[in-house]
Amino acid sequence: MSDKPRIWITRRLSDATLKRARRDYDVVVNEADTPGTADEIVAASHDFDAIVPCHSEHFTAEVVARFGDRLRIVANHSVGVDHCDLAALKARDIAVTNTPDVLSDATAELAMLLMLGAARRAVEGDTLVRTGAWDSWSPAFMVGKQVTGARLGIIGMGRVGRALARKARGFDMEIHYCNRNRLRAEMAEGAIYHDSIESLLEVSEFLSLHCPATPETAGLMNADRFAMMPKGSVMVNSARGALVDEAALLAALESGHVAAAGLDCFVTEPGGNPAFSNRLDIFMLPHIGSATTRTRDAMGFRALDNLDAFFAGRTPKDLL
Ligand code: 8YV
Repeated sequence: MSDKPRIWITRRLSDATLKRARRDYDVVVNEADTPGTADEIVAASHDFDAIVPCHSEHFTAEVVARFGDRLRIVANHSVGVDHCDLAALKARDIAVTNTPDVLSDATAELAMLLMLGAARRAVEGDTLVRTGAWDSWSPAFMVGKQVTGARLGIIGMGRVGRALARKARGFDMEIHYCNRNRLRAEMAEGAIYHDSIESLLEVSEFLSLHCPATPETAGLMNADRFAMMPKGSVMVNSARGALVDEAALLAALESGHVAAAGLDCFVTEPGGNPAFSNRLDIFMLPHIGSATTRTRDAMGFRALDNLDAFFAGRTPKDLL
């Protein structure tokens, strides 16, 4: 029997990650690559020293209450940890880590794509060409909203929010932000601070969400808040679906108050919202913010770095 720690990897991580994991640990990978069920997670807590999950595995208080005694660390392959009941895991003395930093650029670049795609009517245009329905052209045809030089409001000026601000500066956007704390000048890089979401919304011709999903941020973008945005604004969400009241977003689009939306995440995942499917003013992607080869490797390596530190008796860099 191997004396290496036994690790359950719940999804098919990048080849480089799995190669390194197999070199250093006694690894079982869920080759079926299906989301780990509550029963599978509970069973793993009896049989493994560590689990490396994605956001698709839910460590709720009910699941953790059924845990065995072997599991010592949950080394997430994600920056978001809303799928983990941190208090319940802590109460069982199970360490929890995440993978910040390494996915900021990939996620911010996707937020930029959402913004551009929504503003320039990418779904509508692509559909016209693709279906052979493009039968005329006029200067008045498919006129969209210009991103360059517009005001961008960012809710949550953490790593991803700041990475988006850097990219948006390349489009000469005027950056405004709302964050729990005002950033130091060298971190804000000229971005204008708002001490309330309401004040930020009033100026946000474009709005991008970058805060974690918590009980406090659930439904943060609701009917009242959409109404506070300038008419014709564009909202994008590459953070978590729970931040947006999807019925309120639909109503704001239907009324024309919000011109377009770009969404990489939804209240229901996988699947999304069927009520969005026939709306050409919503540019949608299936939660792929961090899905680049480079970032997937970096996320996997960061999760393994955390495991290495933990099993060497050191404090993992990303211990929550
Ligand atoms: C990941 C994410 O793809 O890291 C996160 O929080 O939402 C995504 O970018 C996913 O969580 C991987 O587990």
